[in-house]
Amino acid sequence: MSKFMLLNGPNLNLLGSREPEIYGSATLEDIENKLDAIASKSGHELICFQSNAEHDLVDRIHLAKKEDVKCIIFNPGAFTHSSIALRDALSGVGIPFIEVHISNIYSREDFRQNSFLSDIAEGVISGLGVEGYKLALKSGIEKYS
Ligand code: CA2
Repeated sequence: MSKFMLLNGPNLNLLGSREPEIYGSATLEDIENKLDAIASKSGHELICFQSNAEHDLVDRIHLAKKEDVKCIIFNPGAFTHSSIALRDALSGVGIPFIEVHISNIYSREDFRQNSFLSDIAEGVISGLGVEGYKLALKSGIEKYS
């Protein structure tokens, strides 16, 4: 049994309530339940956490190291495009992570086309909708359990 983490950043708690044309109709709870089922089916544990606060995400990443989390599936939301603190936290703990975006950030506004995290991620999935989270978890389990 290995531990995996699903981490979501700011405003992703609003999934399913607004902008379905960009982010689909699934709620964050739907996504967490689906990924939890994938993890338990393969005999693993999934820790789910969402926060709108950068420092809470940093603290959760630090705690993940103590918990021996093997891989983080991370949608950093808008912090993708701004947060050196999250980059430092992830490189500081050295836990492999897969960056996931529901939308294709490269087909949107210019300011979304830079990620402070992608070059240190194991991989990046962008634009496959919520399916991207499932693919990332399956890949993480395959590689790190
Ligand atoms: O495409 C993604 O997953 C993003 O990480 C989502 C972020 C955005 O800032 C990134 O550029 C790309 C925004 C998440 C906001 O989620 C909402 C969901 C429903 C309604 C309103 C916002």
